[in-house]
Amino acid sequence: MQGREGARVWLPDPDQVWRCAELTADYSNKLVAVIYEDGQTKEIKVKNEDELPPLRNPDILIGENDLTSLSYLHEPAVLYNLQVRFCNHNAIYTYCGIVLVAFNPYEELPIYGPDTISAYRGHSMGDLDPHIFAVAEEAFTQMERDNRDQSIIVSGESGAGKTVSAKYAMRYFASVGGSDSETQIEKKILASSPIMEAIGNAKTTRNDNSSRFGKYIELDFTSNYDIMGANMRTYLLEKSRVVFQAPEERNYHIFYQLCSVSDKFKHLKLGHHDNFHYLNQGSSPTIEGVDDAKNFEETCRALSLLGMNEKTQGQMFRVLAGILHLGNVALEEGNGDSSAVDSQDESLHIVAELLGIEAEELKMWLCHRKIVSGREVFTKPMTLREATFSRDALAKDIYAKLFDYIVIQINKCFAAPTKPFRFIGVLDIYGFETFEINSFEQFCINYANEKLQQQFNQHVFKLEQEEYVKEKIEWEFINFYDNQPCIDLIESKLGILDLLDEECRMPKGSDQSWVEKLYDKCKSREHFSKPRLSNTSFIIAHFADKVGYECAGFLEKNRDTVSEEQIKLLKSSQISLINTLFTEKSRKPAATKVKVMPTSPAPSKSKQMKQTVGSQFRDSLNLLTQTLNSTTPHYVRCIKPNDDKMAFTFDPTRAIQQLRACGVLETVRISAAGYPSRWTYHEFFCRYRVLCRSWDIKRNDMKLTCEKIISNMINDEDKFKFGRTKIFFRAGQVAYMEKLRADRLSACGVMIQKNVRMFI
Ligand code: AOV
Ligand code: MG
Repeated sequence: MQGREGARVWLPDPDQVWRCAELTADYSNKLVAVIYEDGQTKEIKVKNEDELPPLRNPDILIGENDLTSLSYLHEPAVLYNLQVRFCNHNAIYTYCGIVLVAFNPYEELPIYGPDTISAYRGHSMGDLDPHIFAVAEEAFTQMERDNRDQSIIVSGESGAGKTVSAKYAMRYFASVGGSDSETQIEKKILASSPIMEAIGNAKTTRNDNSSRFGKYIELDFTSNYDIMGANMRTYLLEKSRVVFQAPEERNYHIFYQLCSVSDKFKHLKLGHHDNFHYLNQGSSPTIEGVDDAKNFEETCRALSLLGMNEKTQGQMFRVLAGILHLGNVALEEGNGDSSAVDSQDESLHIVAELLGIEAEELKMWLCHRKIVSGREVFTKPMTLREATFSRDALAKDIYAKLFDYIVIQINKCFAAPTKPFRFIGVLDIYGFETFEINSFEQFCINYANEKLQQQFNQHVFKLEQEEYVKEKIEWEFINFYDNQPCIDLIESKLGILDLLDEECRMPKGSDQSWVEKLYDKCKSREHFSKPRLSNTSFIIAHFADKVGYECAGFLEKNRDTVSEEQIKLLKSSQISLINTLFTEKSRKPAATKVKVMPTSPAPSKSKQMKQTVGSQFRDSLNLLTQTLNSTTPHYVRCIKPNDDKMAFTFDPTRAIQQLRACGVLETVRISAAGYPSRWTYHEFFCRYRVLCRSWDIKRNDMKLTCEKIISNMINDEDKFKFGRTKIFFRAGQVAYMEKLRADRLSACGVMIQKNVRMFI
């Protein structure tokens, strides 16, 4: 261990994760002394050279804007580099090979204006500081260049900044893909955000504006690459929030927005939000810095812009108010095993009036249900518990139908008049989350994130490595974390979802017997475990963290049944919107609106065959994966720097946990070791023929020709490799060649199409 004195190293630390230190002297063979920056000293045991602590990068590299260009590529180097950029330079974006790492600054930054958009237009990823606009530009350029659909996949845990990033990406496309046509489709696309946030976002303990649904928006382009339309698919809205909120949380924003302007809508009889059971359970009705009344105006403006006129809006607000009053109907214990509602109950009458139905009938079907036994049909009273459940199920169902209806209206307004030429999709879903108590919703959300993580793994790791093998390029295999076993645990035969569906089909099935079957059937699966101190919960080791799920409510939420009599009653409503909501056509969830063939048979009409929520979700996620796989993906990894929503505050333990979980660290390793850019010989020749002399061209040997071109342009032989059918380049080389090409072309007086595009 000679010659290590003075080496600058990283040592693990329980608070800071890694701490800077310097080796002072080599004591004996087994001990090394270190000195921390604050002067503290310590001895560490080191058996051999390999056990020396990780070395620090030279200062000149600190703050690099691509993690893969660091000289020492290990965890402390990556973490420190991000920290320096974030804390010292307020730089929230950093590349990690093909991935954009985005820290949530929790502060408005002046880096999203039209000037910044024009600055990024026409530049490739390496030219300017890392930015969400650079990723968007890259997607746009690749759509033009490769004539392929693209997607931007934004992921990260709850509150990390996915929705904000997705909005900026869309803003970018709206600016650069703008046509001057009258329809102003770009404005409409941007206007969908406030609407979707009003009806699909809510305050949770993790995020004041948490998306409680997933969305994939495809922006459709003409062959001139002008935006011509759009199409939005949504994924599984968290319905339970409509009737229940955990402490510190809120229901969907739209309800509070509506209550804040209750003076304007006297007939809805709303008043203060605290009056409503469906709004006051979280005891946290306001959000710092948010003005619900002001946002309501924005929601209305956006609704109007997207073709929902005042009359329709009025009916929507009626439905929303109806849901709130429904939650206030006082269900009481009746005689025996029954429930009752007082005929004079004020809320009952308001609901009936707002929803255009008979109060007496509503009263009847809130407390009874129809039972079919053989040929006989009779009514049976529901217990108070059943009645409450069934009322809540109805409230959730109405809300979900209204949500789907609004999505359909938006899509109608977006729809491209003719078949689009290409699309760029932007995916923004709910992030991985774990709460004190996790239920079916968290299970689905985390399952979705697991699928996305797999899509990422497959793209970045598997394909990458397979390609090197296929191309017979020398390459050291890197072990990466494969989450297929965890996905199998959830979605394969006899996995969690299968067992849940099976239990739902049993007349006597219960949450408890289901969880016991899980213990029995899944115990040998590596990602599954049973907590020692509970018989009602199970643990899944997700890629991001271990999560314990409480089984209570899984069956009911998966079955998602609503009383048929209550539905029938609403079908008879005098209000046209409610009629529309409850006709079969609008019942289809938006996620099934797809361009690819569904993988599962269409749900049959019979009641027994009604697809469960879990299996519908599984199908829609598989469709999403198919769609993503048919596009060129671009990844944005959002990182939440601290749990207190503090501006520019970096909590290294939280950051490292997310960097580990989302594959950024593996990406660093793999990108650094590999060759991220690749072209077939033919493609390369077509693009860069201007860079070669005519006598270099051997028409029947493209490979030889390309080798000639490259040897004229790049001196360092490590920067490229020649594979069987493709050329591989280290990061940054393509940008360099593009520049040479552009210089050559402009020297020849040829206008490059990209440079003559008109921007708005
Ligand atoms: P999420 O979409 O990732 O969470 P958001 O995009 O809603 O998270 O971000 C949460 C909050 O962080 C926002 O409301 C902003 O206040 C702040 N924020 C995020 N990104 C930026 C930025 N680039 N500049 C300024 N502030 C930002 V969830 O939807 O909960 O998973 O389901
Ligand atoms: Mg979000």
